[in-house]
Amino acid sequence: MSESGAAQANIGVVGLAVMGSNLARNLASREGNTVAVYNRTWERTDTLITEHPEAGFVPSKTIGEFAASLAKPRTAIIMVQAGRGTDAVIDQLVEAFEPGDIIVDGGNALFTDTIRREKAVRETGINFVGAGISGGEEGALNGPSIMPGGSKEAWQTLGPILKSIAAIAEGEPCVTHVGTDGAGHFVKMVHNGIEYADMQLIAEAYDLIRRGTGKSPAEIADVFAEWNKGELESYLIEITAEVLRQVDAETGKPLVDVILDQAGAKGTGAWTVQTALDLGVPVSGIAEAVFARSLSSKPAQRAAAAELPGPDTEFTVEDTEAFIEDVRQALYASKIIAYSQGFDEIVAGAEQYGWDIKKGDIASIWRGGCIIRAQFLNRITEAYAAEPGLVALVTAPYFRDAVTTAQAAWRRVVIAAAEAGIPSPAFSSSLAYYDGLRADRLPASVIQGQRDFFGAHTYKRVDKEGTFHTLWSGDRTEIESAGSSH
Ligand code: NBP
Repeated sequence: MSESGAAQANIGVVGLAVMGSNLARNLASREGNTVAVYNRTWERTDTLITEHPEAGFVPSKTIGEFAASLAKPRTAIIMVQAGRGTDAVIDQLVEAFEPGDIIVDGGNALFTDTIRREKAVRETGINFVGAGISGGEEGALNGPSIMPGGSKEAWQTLGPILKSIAAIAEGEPCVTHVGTDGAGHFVKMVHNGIEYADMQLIAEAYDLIRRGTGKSPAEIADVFAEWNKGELESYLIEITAEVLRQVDAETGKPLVDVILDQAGAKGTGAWTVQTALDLGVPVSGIAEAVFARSLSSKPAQRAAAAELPGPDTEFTVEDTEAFIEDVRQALYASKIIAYSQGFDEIVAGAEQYGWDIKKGDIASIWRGGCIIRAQFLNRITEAYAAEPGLVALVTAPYFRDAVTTAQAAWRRVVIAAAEAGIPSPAFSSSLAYYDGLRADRLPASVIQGQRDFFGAHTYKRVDKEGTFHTLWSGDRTEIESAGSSH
């Protein structure tokens, strides 16, 4: 326990479960840091300091002692369960801290909670920073990607500390000041949404190759390992190869065949989609990925539907190599769409909440430490550097070329999946989104007609200004009804 009045630590961590312990160890391993630690239940603190004496932690049994062990201005990172646990710890810290101190929430908070908390804490004169931290427990220990929001003043103190513990990608730390209040947690939420889409796309690629070519999981692992040398190079492709190679020690079967096919979720994908719905941003690839997990986790419905008819013919692929290359191209094109949609959501969120988010910097800090780390994020940074006001990522020259190259294969794969009765919701919806986006004219005009017919919602015309309503069941005369609703 810290001696009363001895403010020895320059940074503190509250919450010492897996993420907090690893983050505290990461902080302690950097030169110049002395780390204060506190957990509601003493046992966790005891385990951490006993197992890691080399870290030189300054432990406390109460929040008061913890505050006293920190040099001023005090900086503490909260790593507790999101929601009520976070609110409880913030309340305690606000009691124990003073104006000018900094409270950082490193948990997976909903960004609207962060906006609320930041406002309330700011009123006490204490700085509040909501920081998205990605990379799981391994990232927390060795270098995560960090997405902090909050004030510029807080960033001045916190920035150097976060830079020292973040992952390094091509010589740069994977952390940047994202924007004020909830901006960091918003961007972390979208990161997780993109992660859902990326994972679903990879899973669909695996399924198509397995069912189309009969290759074993280990053989598909080799395919993915090969893909990981090219434009698809990413952490998720790399670990999927490992997952597919794994053999179950008990049965000798590929582990992927023994794992129950019902995907879990902790909710950040759903948050991404709910927020996108509120903002009116079509993140269809992410939404399909979230729904695909929901569908997988409905055993009763799946069992009831198992006897429903599928295609009559067997799914056979004549040229295995060519089919695998088609799937690779479809995966790359769909992935571009998922990221494009995610960045659209970031743009819309920034506009709605008044955040000045640098899209290129976000792609940059996702290159290391986080789950969606990938080579191709460099291309996103370059696209926004060349054109900061880019309206859709997929229209940037590099990505336009990529989808131009991939689109024939992408269409073949979606057709093959539909004919074979293999669900490919993320591949298919990404292609539908792409075709919708590039369409000269959409059937939305029919919808406007329907809306005006049953609800007199009015419509605009292509050939003149104004708002119009048609007397549909009468003489079909168009009348101008600017602003009024009949
Ligand atoms: P958990 O999310 O499992 O939370 C456990 C911690 O919360 C323990 O320290 C526990 O204290 C503390 N806690 C709870 Br529960 N209620 C509390 C309360 N009312 N007052 C004080 N402390 C309370 O830990 P985690 O998996 O290490 O994750 C920490 C945060 O990081 C979460 O927000 C999580 O979403 C986020 N995150 C996790 C990952 C990951 O890969 N796990 C990745 C990125 C972000 P106790 O020991 O006394 O019960």
